[in-house]
Amino acid sequence: MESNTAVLKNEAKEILLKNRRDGFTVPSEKLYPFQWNWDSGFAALGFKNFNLEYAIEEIRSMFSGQWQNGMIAHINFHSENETTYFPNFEFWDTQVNSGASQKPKTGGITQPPVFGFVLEEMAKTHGNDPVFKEFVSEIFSKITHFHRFLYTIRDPKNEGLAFIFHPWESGRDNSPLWDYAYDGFEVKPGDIPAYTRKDNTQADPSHRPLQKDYDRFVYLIELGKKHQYDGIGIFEESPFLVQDTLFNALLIKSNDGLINVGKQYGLDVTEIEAWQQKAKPAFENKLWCEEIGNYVCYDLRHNKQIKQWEIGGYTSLIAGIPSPDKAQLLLETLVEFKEKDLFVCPSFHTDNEKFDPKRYWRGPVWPQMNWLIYHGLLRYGFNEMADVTKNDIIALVEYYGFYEYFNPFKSVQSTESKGYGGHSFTWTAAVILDLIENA
Ligand code: 2M8
Repeated sequence: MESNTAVLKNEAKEILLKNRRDGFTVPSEKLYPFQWNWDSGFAALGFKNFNLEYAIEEIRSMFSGQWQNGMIAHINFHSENETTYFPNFEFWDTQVNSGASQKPKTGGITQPPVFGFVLEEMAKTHGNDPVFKEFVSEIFSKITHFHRFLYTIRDPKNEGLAFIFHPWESGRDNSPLWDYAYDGFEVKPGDIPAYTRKDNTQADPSHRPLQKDYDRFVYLIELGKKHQYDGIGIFEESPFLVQDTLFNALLIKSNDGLINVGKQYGLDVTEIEAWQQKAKPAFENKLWCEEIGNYVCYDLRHNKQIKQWEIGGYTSLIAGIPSPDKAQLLLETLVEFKEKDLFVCPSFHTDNEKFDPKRYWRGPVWPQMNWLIYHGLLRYGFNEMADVTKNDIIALVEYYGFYEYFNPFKSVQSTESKGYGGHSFTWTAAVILDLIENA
């Protein structure tokens, strides 16, 4: 009889292969039928465990949509015939920017930059493979160009922190954090074109964002469009303008990945090292919040920290940002969650009135977040909690299946038999496989 681990591994591989299309992988067949940016990085992380070629093709396919300004959009619309997702390429209308990729067509915003550290993860197992070496020489300058876009167009004051102007760029689209960042900003009738959502026909609507949030999402797309998606007018005008913890921590982690891989192959990393020298102290000084005991996002529009405990701050660990004392503080909250019989790690604090264990990004546990936190905890030598973080996500998947995200309360297992969001989910499969293979 196969062990549970072997069964999970096989299932994970099957899902990755099933979600793979022509050189790229969709996060979930119907809910997200295109290639997403950071999902694609996690897909590559999964593939590298059993098929280097697929991992390489995945990233190559993502970068086939790179804009002339360096941006990697949050979505590559490889197929123009899919109808189950809103907004599609027509709505984005990226032709407003003369340097936007038109083949594939893409969205007009970006997502957390993961490819630098994914490349480093690939180098750990494939560093001596000539095929991988060749790939590094092809992709290194493209990833660096993406980071250059973030440190220029998204950092006009040259602070060392990139801004995002749309919640979708954070990867944590519906986090309660953004309720604070909007600070009362509401879309009025006539402000936006008519549109029809598709997400709430593909997933349980009670788990998805509210209509007023979608109106804001659409408003911000229109704003981006007005400024060709990279104009300074976005910085000057957007009602949503945030220096995000997760986005910048993963950028720093990816800088490190590029520096390490670059040095290994004798590539020039001086520009990346200069970014890094500015970015790490900027993150530490601007985003640490003593009151919360965690790193928090900075609301550039209203010039203040968003003082809420939220999971993004925990990605500082994998980027090696906190001092040992601060890391200890981060650890303590995870211990409290564990003692309260919760699965680690809820995406928003369970004591907060805005916490919701089912609605996406407002409380549930996310597999790819556990992967990031697990590696962060290991980096600080918190091996016991690292194991809890890893084992919790494996246990959730074993119990419920390969869903997009999960209820953090252990108590609901007696009454619930499913996870939430999409099923047979790519990043869930990818990180489960990677966690098991590299235990
Ligand atoms: C979710 O976001 C998309 C928009 O990008 C959506 O709700 O339509 C988020 O969880 C995001 O982080 C993720 O990359 C995407 C695909 O899995 O889904």
